[in-house]
Amino acid sequence: MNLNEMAAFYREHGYLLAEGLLTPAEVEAMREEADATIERMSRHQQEANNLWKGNWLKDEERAQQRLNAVHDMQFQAAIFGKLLFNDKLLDIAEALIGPNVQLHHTKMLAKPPEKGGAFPMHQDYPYFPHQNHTMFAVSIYLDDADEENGCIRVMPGSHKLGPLECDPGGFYLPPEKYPIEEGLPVKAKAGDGVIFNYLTIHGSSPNRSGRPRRNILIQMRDPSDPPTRDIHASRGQGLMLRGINPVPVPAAWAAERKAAAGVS
Ligand SMILES: O=C(O)CCC(=O)C(=O)O
Repeated sequence: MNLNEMAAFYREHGYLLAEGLLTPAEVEAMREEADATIERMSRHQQEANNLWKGNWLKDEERAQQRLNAVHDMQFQAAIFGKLLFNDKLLDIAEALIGPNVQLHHTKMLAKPPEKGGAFPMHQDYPYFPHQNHTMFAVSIYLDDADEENGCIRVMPGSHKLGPLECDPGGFYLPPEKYPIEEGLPVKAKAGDGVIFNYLTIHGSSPNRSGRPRRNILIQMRDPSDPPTRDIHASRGQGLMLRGINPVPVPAAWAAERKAAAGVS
């Protein structure tokens, strides 16, 4: 698919498989840094186990699952900062949302073999609602991902439903109405990215295989698309990845800088 075809597919289906964003050497280097990050977190007693809260999972299942989730990966290792400026990815981002592409946040999700945690079906929208719905995620796989190790599942076209009512405690959709198994598994190779709009219903099954499933997820938006509720702050948010920021950077930032430097 060329970039125009990719954009047309994304507009129609709300998701897109972007193949070959990373070279095998980049994948290998990122695997090492991903594992080293988890190891550092545990050495410093920072809990990385972050299964989705709520009643969608029975207590006994919850006790058997584990999900290593670490936010703001560009602050963990330079290789993840460099990833934000991957040209193949940004060419696609530009085709999807226009010439200006801004970072919202990043995270790593690592499902360990045999017990890697599931994600209930949900939209990302309630976590960071925006006016024009330009927000999308790219989940870049560091391992081949399939049904057995819990690849992402999407409901194609569901972005057209708009924001849906969800559980106020956990922001997930009712599991009886939206079972994880009914999502379309988007199989991908290590180094591929699965792109999906923040309105697209998605989730994933547990990793029951003997292989890990690690990915780096980046959320991006058009900087002209304002949040309707300011409820998701993260480090590095607002960094321009491509193009320009047509929205004035808050004057308060300059005041903060001056105050920190002790000048007026
Ligand atoms: O990577 C996955 O399996 C799901 C991630 C996800 O749904 C999310 O971060 O919102």
